[in-house]
Amino acid sequence: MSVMIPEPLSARKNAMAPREDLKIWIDGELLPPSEAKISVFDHGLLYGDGIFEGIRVYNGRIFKEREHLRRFGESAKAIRLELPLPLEGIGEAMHETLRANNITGDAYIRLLCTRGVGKLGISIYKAACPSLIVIADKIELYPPDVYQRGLKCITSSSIRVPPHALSPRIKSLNYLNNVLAKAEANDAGADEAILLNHLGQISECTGDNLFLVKNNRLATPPTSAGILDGITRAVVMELARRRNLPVDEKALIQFDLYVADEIFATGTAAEVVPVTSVDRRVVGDGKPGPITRQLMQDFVAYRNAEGG
Ligand code: PXG
Repeated sequence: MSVMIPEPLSARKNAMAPREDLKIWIDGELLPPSEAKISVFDHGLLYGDGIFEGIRVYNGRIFKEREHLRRFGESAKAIRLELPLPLEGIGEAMHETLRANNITGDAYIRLLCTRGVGKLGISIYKAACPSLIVIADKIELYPPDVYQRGLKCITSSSIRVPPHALSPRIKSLNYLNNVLAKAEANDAGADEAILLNHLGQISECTGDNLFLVKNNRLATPPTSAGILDGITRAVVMELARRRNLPVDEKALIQFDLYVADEIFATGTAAEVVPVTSVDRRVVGDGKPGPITRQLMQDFVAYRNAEGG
């Protein structure tokens, strides 16, 4: 006898279903979501053994394509995952997916590679055929009003995985730490969580890097603090240099956030987003600050003009 899934569960599942007219690139084929499936024996599912990238498309152009492909290649190398295609071929798969979905405007690409179908057991040798997947869809990380009012953040009780354990520079399919930190923030009525590292220093948010402004200088934790080497972070550092704003990559603690003039977060999905409260301390005057607003504008101009 089969076990029936109770009605509310299946209804909820339907409500979350992706658009059926999407075309997903999976191992060389373009398939609708109902057919684009991976096996329950995929080690990506069984062990979180795999990697991903989140990439923006602006005006039909893939933003920072080379940088995302390079990071994808480095994540693969770090976890000894043999990508099924060279990086140029993966780039071509992303372009093919955009064409198949008639995307000429803005979109979001989720690129992932799983260890693939294998026998049960923790071993890279038990899965011989990695699966490569490209999804081109939309993403909204925060509600639009957050860009005017700023994010309300809390520091999380989840500690960032130390860089000498699984390096947070690997964009792996193990995001539970971040998922739980984000849930903790939302449950506390906040928008986002800030994770401390194993030394009690600021690392980053659950899907964004963090910057503060103090006396017209920017500061952001170094990669050694256990952060993802963010591509948006690098763009914002470049935009700050163009405005002659010094940027210090240095260890920061909660106190630095509490007394900052401004704080903002950067990421592919979030772009540049102001932070106006941390652990119930109001940042500056409680409104997005002038340097944050300037860099938000500069970022929009940059991604529109330079695209990639
Ligand atoms: N830190 C972490 C932990 C991330 O996952 C960033 C910083 C920002 O990096 P980039 O290179 O994007 O500037 C990320 C990126 C999602 C999603 O689905 C998450 C990210 C990117 C795109 C989508 O929530 N995280």
